Amino acid sequence: MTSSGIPVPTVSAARLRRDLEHVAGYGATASGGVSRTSFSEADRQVRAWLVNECEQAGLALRTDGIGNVFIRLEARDAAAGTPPVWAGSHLDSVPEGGRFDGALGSLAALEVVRRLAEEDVPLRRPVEAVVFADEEGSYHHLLGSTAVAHGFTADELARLRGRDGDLLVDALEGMGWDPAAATRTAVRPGDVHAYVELHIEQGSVLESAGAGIGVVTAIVGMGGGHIEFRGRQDHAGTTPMPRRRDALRGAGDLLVRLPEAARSVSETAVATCGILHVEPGGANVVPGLARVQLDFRDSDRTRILQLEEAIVSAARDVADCHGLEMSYTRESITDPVPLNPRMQELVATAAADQGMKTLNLPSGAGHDAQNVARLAPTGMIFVPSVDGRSHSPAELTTWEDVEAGANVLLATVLALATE
Ligand code: HGY
Ligand code: MN
Ligand code: MN
Repeated sequence: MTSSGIPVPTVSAARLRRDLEHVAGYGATASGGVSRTSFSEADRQVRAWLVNECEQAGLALRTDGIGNVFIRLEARDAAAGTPPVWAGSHLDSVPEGGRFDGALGSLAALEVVRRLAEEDVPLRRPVEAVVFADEEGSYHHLLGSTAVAHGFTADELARLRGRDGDLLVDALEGMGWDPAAATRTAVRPGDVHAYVELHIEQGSVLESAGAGIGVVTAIVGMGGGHIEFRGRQDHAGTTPMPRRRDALRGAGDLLVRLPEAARSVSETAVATCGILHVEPGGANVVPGLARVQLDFRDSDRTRILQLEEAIVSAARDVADCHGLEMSYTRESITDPVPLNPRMQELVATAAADQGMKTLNLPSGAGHDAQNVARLAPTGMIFVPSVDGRSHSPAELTTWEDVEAGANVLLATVLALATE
């Protein structure tokens, strides 16, 4: 029962499993994972599937200018303009990612809306399942939720490029959308009652503790940027080793120093280079340019800035050692975000009502929730990741945990929509 005495329905675990398995087919890779980067063919296919599912279920779906999808269930007992409860996540993936990151929270939110509609539950607020565009940042980390929380100007949008160097505005046009509409996505604080996101933990804390549900207390802050080393392009056969100014040697040396840079800041700080760009890219050419794409995180903003400085200082040193020029470009700093205490309580209560053991924990991964938290009270529900694996085809969450997480999501949404 909710506090207003309404029986809490449960999700259809079989239908949610069917959806998750089906959606994993869009962008499925030979390794058993998923490559469904935003605005790709696989993304287009999953969007078409979602439109069809909503038509079948009689649910209204709209897509905003940047590609965020909103699936709406009206409330029987709400005045016009009542702010909706949002539940959601994302359907894009990293390259060679897993089947659950984002898909779980998106499809569970769809299932919640379907179940509330089927049971014709008397709601006091509309409920919207939200699927955010480009969470994984092919064009901009947390693109869709940033567009909702801050909005983008036409100039900002025009500058955004994808991993392959293509322009976001071209990608939006390729989807059949008007890029001008992507400047009109911002939502005002107060226009959303609350937001809840179900997600896999992507780490091993819940598994180690034997807890089925994680109540997320805060989301890590993160920095993004790149360092370019410029040396001298030369012949690989005729340039003696001591005479070289090899840009890639500088990049390699910097990578070796990243663990120490992180350690110098805190025990939990992390720094990663997942993309390395080398020019001109010939096996028999000493590289003249190397670009190191960086992702660095900590739970404290000051320490993120310290970590950035530690990395840049290491890069300066490396450049000196190897006779290179070096430049750093910051792309983004996202503040760590504490999640709303009352939302944590609601999630914990919903889990306890279902006999689940819970654990409070911070998220080391970024989520759209950190943007939506600027607009509305926001909570997150984690379910365990087997062996802590994520951003990999090895990503796995048991069907029991999927069902439990979706039912906690449903109960939390219902409590919010009936209060
Ligand atoms: O990068 C992240 O933490 C998230 O998975 N997008
Ligand atoms: Mn991810
Ligand atoms: Mn995710």
